[in-house]
Amino acid sequence: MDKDLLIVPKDFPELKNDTFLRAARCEEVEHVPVWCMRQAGRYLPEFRESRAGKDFFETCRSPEACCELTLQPLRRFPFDASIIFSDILVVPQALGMDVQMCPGKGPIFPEPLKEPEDLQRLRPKVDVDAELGYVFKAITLTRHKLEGKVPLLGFTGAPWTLMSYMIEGGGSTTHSKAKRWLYRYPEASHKLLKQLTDVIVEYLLGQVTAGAQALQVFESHTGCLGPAEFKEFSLPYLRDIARRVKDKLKESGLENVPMIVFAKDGHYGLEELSESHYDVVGLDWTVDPRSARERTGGKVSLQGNMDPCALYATKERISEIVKKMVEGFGTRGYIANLGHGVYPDMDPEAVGAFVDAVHTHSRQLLNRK
Ligand code: 1CP
Repeated sequence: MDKDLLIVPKDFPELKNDTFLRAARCEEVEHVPVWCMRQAGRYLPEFRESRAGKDFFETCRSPEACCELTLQPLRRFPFDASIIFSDILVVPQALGMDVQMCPGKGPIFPEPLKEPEDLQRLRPKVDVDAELGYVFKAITLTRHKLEGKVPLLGFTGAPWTLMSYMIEGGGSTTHSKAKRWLYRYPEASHKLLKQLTDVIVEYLLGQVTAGAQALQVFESHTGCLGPAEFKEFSLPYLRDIARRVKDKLKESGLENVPMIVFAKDGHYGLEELSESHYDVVGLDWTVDPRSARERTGGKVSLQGNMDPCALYATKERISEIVKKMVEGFGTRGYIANLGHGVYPDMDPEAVGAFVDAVHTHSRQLLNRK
């Protein structure tokens, strides 16, 4: 992307439901907005059918396929937001790494980074438009095809989470190979985190230029860091991303693109996250809604956080759990979501029950006021 170019708004259909955007700005709403992480996913039979026999990253590179997969959950449920179908691992690919998605196993990097010299294998300067233009095309197409029904979110993985995949070579429970770098090669770790940050900033700005109306940054691997490592290797980069993206958006008159940070299992950093230039802090289910509110002191909107496994409960039980959650967070400055993504074996009807329960209970609470 040409850094000197200001972002020019494209001619998109008018937004009909801005509840999500208003909640992100802590403005008044008629109901609490709701969406689900992994709302486009294998729990939907139509998703499994569309994806059958196709390579995951080839699907990611097809704007038409990404658009279709993004729209599928909205045809079933009255979600208040959509999220572009893609993956966080397209960024390591843009840096020159080979990443494959093995069905049933997850992502595999055949040649992960092992030692600091391996950083030389990464592209020193990434042409974000050339490498990730397919995501921008998918966003623009989807924004048109959404017909203004709900806002479209763009997203990225955060630097530490991406770094950990690039060193582990795939999913991991301990992240010990990546953490080895933090303790043994702190300088090289910062170099890599900085390099990822620079690409991520351009990538997010490119997504807004393409039509994304909000941005979520996934720091999915916060849980394996202690508070000191979080403060050194995750938080400064999360902050830098939000500050740089916001500054650039402001220059273009686009202050109204909310940014969400979701640092999974990073509850020890809740206070810092609420003061890190993001509009919304996403929460996993291990945080109590009332205490999250107290600890963030009304500075930000909150998003989350029902345990995804509660979707295995009956509809009646889901409704009770949602009622408590909405009462706990309150209806102002709140976006309902799960504390992590929907699992593939979950019943779509349970997702529908979750969405309905958020709308029903929040309307009742708001009407009582
Ligand atoms: O074919 C398939 O269904 C593979 C499953 C799948 C899907 C549906 C993967 C592989 N990625 C995705 C899409 C995806 N990934 C989306 C868009 C869809 C939506 O949310 O509706 C998003 C936002 C992501 C983000 C993502 N990818 C994260 C951050 C969120 C989180 O889960 O913490 C992470 C960590 C990934 C990596 C990834 N991609 C896929 C898998 C199985 C994994 C996890 C690997 C692991 O660590 O074990």
